[in-house]
Formats: sequence, C-alpha cells, structure tokens
Amino acid sequence: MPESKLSDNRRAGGVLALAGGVGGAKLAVGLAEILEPDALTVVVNTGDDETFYGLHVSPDIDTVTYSMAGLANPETGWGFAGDTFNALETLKTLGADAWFGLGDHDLALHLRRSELLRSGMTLSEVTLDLADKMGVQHPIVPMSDQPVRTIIESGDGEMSFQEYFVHRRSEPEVTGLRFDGADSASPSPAFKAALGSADAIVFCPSNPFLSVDPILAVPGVRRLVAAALVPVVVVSPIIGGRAVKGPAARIFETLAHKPPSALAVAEHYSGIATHFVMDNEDESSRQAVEALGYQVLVTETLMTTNKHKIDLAAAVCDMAGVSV
Ligand code: FO1
Repeated sequence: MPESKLSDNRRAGGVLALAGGVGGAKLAVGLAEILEPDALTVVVNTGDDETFYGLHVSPDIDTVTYSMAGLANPETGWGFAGDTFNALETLKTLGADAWFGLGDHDLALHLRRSELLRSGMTLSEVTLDLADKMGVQHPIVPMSDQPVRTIIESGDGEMSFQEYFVHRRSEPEVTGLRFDGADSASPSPAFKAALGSADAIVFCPSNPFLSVDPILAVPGVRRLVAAALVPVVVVSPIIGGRAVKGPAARIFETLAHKPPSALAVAEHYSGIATHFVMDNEDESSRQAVEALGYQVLVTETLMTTNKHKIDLAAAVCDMAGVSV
C-alpha cells in the first residue's frame, strides 16, 4: 500500500517540504492539513539517526511521523504521547548507560524498523510502511537511503549529534560540523523525483546548520534546489534573535560568527532560496532581507496551536503560488 504513494501515478508538482525535528514537524502538520496527500512530500533529515541497543533510531523521521499521525508527545514535541519508560528503566538496572529517552511504544517502532531494514527494505520503504500503519497519508521520505551522520566538532572533541544534543545537553561549543557518508549518499528516490517536479520547495523552520544543511549536503541536492525554477521558501526558525527550540542561536555565533537573527538565516540560504518568511517581531530586518534578493512575508510564525500551523502553512503556500 505505501508504495502507491510513490508510484508513477503520483501527481507531478505539489510542495516539497524539507524538515528536521520538532519545528519542521509543526509546519509539516500544517501543510498536511491543507494539501492533498499527492500534493505534499515531506523530506526529513537523517543525519541525527543513531543506533541504540542495536536498533536503528531515526529521531527526526519519528518526530515528523508521530506529529503527522497526531501521536506526538505535546510537551516535548518528540516521542510518543503518554509513553512509559519501563524498558529503559530495566536497561539501566541491567547496566546500560541509558541516557537517550526511548519510551516503550517508541522502542516498539525502532524494533520494527530495524527488523524491516534487516529484511532488506530500504529506509524509504520502511518509513512509508510505518507511517502508513500510524495512519499518515502524506509521504514522509528520508533524505537518503544511505547512512549520513552529522558529526559535531567541538572543544571537547568529536561526537555524534545525539551525544551532543541529548547526552551533553548541547553544552559543548560547536566549532565545526561534518556529515559523514554524505559524499557517497544519494537522495532517496522520492526525494529525487520531488526535486524535479515540485511546484514549490519549503525549508521548514528547522535548525539551518543541524537539520537542513545535512539534507543539502546529499550530493546534487543543493545544486538542484538552487537551480529549481520554482519558489524556494525559507521559514525562519529564529524569532527575535532567539531559536524557538534547540541550539540554533548559539551555533550562529560560533559557526557563522554573527548574532542569530532572521537576517542571518536569510544570509545562510542566500543563493539557493527565493522567498523568506519572518516573524512580525523581525519586521525591522525586512528591507535587509529583501536586499539579498528575497521576496519577503512578515507574519506570525510561532506555532503553538494547530491553527497557527495551518495558518502559517496557508501563508507559505499562498506566497509560493500553490493553490490549496
Ligand atoms: N530529545 C531529548 O532532548 N532527550 C531525549 O532523551 C530524546 C529522546 C528521543 C527519543 C526518540 C526520538 O525520536 C527523539 C528523541 N529526542 C530526545 C529528540 C531528538 O534528540 C531531537 O529532537 C532531534 O534529533 C533533533 O531534531
């Protein structure tokens, strides 16, 4: 059944949304509310994937999937709503260094994903299958079926993304980033198809360095996005100089050597994106962003309710000329 979502009958065009974790998932939910399943493809960062207890965990795919299925934990934005942590507690008593918060329901998902991957299915196939089982109708697609891993370079040495983000609570100062495996990866088949046919490409409000850049690092993607003859819309994850969630603001300081701002986000994507959505709070930088060549929309971008998600998605589609 999920295969049909990617079949040749799939309508060309629609929106291609690039997403990381919680922020990206929120806009993906809004887009899915207003677009038909054949008019939206959500491509997700897999640079954060990691193996725990021998299981393949894809945190951003899971955050997007749970969110689109209405199953995400509303307090954290990631994980399964109402999950329990019995297995993790038992792992701790058995001596495991269980610092990654895997709930019991969540673990079942990772068990199943790992089983299907071992049976020979690709990550794309497994992701569609699991999303389908959770009732998600719009295709959720990994950026690549080959492993790409975000490596954080810091004063404390190199570490995986989850080691940095969860175990070390984003405390080490990030001095560099690497996307191991990217050179020999290729975009997943549905991603490649959507890159060639989308009516609009949307960068969801995810961390530019940690969530969107890994997607752009997959060979060919940055070039195809830059060459796309359709609107490429960035929704700023920075509002009033602050990241809505996560370490994006600090990373602008240490990697881009500039204060975090909507303008800094626009500069980051300059040359590959054409349209920019910033929050009302950042209106004062509108002209500076327009001077970079962007068409700019100033609106409310903080998504704390379902209505916010839908309204922002509708504004993005309207700006991109996509009919809903
Ligand atoms: N984030 C945390 O801050 N602490 C956790 O223990 C944690 C566990 C976790 C388990 C499954 C999952 O899908 C996501 C989880 N996340 C956790 C979120 C995840 O680390 C980040 O949201 C993304 O990788 C960044 O986009």
